[in-house]
Amino acid sequence: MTTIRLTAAQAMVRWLGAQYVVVDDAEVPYFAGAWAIFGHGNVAALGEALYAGRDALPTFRAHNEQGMAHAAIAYAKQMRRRRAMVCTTSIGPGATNMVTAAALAHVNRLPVLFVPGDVYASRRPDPVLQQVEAFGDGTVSANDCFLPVSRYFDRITRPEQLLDALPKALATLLDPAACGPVTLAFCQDVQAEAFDYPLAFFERRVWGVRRAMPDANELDALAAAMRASKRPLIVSGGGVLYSGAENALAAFAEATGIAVAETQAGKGALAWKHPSALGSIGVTGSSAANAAAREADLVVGIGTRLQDFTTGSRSLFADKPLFQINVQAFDAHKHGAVPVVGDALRTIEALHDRLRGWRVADEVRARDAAAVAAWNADVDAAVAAAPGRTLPSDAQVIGAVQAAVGDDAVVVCAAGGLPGELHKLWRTAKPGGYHLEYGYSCMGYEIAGGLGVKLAEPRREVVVMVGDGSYLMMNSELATSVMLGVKLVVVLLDNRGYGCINRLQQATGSPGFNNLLADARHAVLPEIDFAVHARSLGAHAEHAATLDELRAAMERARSIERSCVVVIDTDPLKTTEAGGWWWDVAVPEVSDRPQVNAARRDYEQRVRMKRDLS
Ligand SMILES: Cc1ncc(C[n+]2csc(CCOP(=O)(O)OP(=O)(O)O)c2C)c(N)n1
Ligand SMILES: [Mg+2]
Repeated sequence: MTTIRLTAAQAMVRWLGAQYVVVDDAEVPYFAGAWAIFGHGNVAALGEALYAGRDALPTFRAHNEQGMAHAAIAYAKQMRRRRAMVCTTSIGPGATNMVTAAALAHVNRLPVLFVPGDVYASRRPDPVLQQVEAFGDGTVSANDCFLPVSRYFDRITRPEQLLDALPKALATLLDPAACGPVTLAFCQDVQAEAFDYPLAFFERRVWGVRRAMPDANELDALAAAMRASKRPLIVSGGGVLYSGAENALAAFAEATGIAVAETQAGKGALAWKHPSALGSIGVTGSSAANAAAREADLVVGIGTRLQDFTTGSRSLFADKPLFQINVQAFDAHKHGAVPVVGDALRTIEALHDRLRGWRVADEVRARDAAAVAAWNADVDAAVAAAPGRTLPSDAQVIGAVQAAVGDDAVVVCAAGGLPGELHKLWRTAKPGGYHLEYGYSCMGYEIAGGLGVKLAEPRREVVVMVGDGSYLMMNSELATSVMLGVKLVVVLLDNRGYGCINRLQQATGSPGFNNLLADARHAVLPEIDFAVHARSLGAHAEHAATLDELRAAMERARSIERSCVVVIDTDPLKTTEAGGWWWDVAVPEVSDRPQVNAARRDYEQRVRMKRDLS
C-alpha cells in the first residue's frame, strides 16, 4: 500500500478538498470553503494545512464564530443542501460560540461541518488555556455541548481515526433523511501529529445523493385517499425545495388542480401567481390557505416538519385526515399522519402517474381563486404606502422593497416581526427567492446568512431585511461582506426595540416591559445611529426618512458595488391583521393583573376549542 506521511490536519484538509458532487451537470467540490477564526486550538496545525490546501479549499476569515457558521449554513440552504462549508475554531469560546449555529442547522436539517479545536488528547499541558474541567469526568470538553445538536459527532484523538470519521461525516451531510450538522472535535495535539495515510484515501471522489423511492403500499394508500377526496390540500415544506421538486409539484398541481399552501421553509416552490398557489399557511398564513385548510377533507404534507407555526399549534387542520410525504420517517409519522416515506420529487412523480385523469372539481377551484383574489387585495392594501408622515409599518416597508427589486432577488430574514409579515406578504417569483430561517428563528442570522446566500448565488440580488434588535445582536459579518466584496443590500427596520415580543407581551396581558428600549430600565434612552455604525464597518449606508426616500435609496443601492444598508424608522405596533391563525403561547394561570386574567380566559377557550378539534 502506498502511503503518504501527513499531519492529521493536513490529511483532513486534503481529503475535504477531494470530495466532489454533481450540481447542474458539473462536478464541483462539495465543500465550497472553510470559515476559520484561529486560536491556539487550530492555528498551528489546521492553519498550516489550510494555507497549504487553499486552492482546493479556500479559507475565509470572519469576525464571530456564530456568524461565520450562519454564513456556512445559509450557503448550504441556498444551495439546497447540494454543497456545504466547513467551520473551524479555537477550543473553548470559539467552539461554544458555534453551538447556537449548530442547533440552528440541526433544527433546519442543514449540512455544515464543524471542526472545533479540542483539548490535548495526550493531556500533556492540562488544564490547557480555555479547558473546561469536569471534576468527575476526564473525557468532557467544551465540545460536548455540540453532542445534542450534531447529527454526527466524533472526537479525533488519533490521526488514523480520520480514515473512518471523514467518510461518515460526508455520508451524514449528504443523506437527505439524516442531514444536519456534523462535528469533528479535533484535539489540537492530534492535528499536529503525523501518520502514514494510504494515498488512495485522498483520491478524488464524486458523491451522489440518494433519492429514496416511496413504498408502493404507502403510495397506493395516498393515491386512493386523494381520489376519494373532494377538497385536498398540499402543505409544501422545505423538503420540496431541497429535493428540487418544485417543477414536478407545479406540473402535478396543474394537472390535478390541487391547491398548495406553503410553509416558511417551503415558500417560493410555486410562483406566487401560480393558479394552485394559495399562499402561506398557518399562524402567519394567508386567509385563502387557512380557509382551505379548515375546509379540507384531506391534508397532504410534503417535506414539512409540521412545526407549530404551520399547524396553528395543531388547531388548524388537526381534525383532518393527514398524510405526510417525507424522506425522514420521524417526520412522516408526526401528528398521527399516515406516512409516505420517500423523496419528494420521486413521490410527486409517482403520485402524478397514479392520479392520471383525477381532477379537483371546478367549483372548488373557483372558490380558491376567489379566496386568493380577496387575499391579494388584502396584501395590496397592507403594503400600500399611506399618505401623511406617520411611521411606516413593516408591511409598507416590505411593499417598497418588493417594488424595488427584480424577480430574481432573494429576500433573507430570520427573527422579529418581519418573518411573519414576509410570510404573508412577500411575493416570491422564483424558487430560492425567499430565504427564511424560521426553524430556529435565530436573531443575528440575517446579515451573516445573507453573506452565505450571496456566496451561493452571486448573480442574484440579495436583500437582507432585519430589525434593530437582530442588527445589534450580530452585525459583524457586514464588515466581512465588505471585505470579501460580497454585496448585500440590508434594509434595517428601526422600531426601537423588540417589537414583536412587545406585542406578544401585551397580547398576553402584560404591560410593555423590557422589550422596547423606552420600556426598559435606562439612564439614557439610546439614540443609535445605525447608518453611521454601518458606515464605520465599510458599508454604504443611508437613513431614509420616508418610504419615498427608501425607494430612492434602494435604487441607489442597486447600482453601488459595496454592501449597502438602508435604515428606516418603523412603527413598533402596526402589523397586518388580514390572514393569520392562533398560536399557542401559554398565559399565566394566576396573576394580579385583570388583563392577564382576561388573556388567560381567552387562552383556555382556545385550548378547549383545539381539544374539541382533535
Ligand atoms: C438569539 C435570539 N434571542 C432571542 C430571541 C427571541 N426574540 C424573537 S424576536 C425578538 C425581537 C427581535 O427584535 P428586532 O430584530 O428589532 O425585530 P422586531 O421584533 O422589532 O420586528 C426576540 C428577542 C430569538 N428569536 N433569537
Ligand atoms: Mg425592532
